Amino acid sequence: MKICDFSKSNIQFPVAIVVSRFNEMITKALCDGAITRLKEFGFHDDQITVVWVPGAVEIPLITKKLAQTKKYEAIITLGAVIQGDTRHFDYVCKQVSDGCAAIALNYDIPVIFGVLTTDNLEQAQERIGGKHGHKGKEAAETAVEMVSLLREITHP
Ligand code: INI
Repeated sequence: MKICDFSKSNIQFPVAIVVSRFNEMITKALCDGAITRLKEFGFHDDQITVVWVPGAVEIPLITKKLAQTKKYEAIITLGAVIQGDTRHFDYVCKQVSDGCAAIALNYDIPVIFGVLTTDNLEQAQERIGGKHGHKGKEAAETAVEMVSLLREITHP
């Protein structure tokens, strides 16, 4: 039996973080957490590229362009979509989630979905180091695990 479990993996590689400025008090914390966790894994500054975009809707296009460069082994996407009074939330969530999923499958690269989609600001705050953990740090952990797994599968 072969079991592939890379949850404790500790490798470094070029990684891009695409982070949206909308709800910046949340997304900046997500980004800081992702960078902190990557550095705990041993990543150096020159292995991490951070790209800011206006809002979550803009994440997929920039992620796709970064994937096309083939410079990165993983791309972490970070954003905060918070429900308002209109249906705008639904359209933003759909565009960013569908877009990120398509890029991962079309370009064979892990696109880590660290975009919060919450009912309110409080729920978002609970996910940047509150009672629901830190989704930026978790996104960094997922990137490392996925790259380890893909390396094992493609070059066993
Ligand atoms: N963008 C977000 O990242 N989060 C939101 O909560 C949000 N809301 O609620 O409107 C949001 N809208 C902007 C959107 O991502 C685009 O930047 C805009 O529609 C221009 O394309």
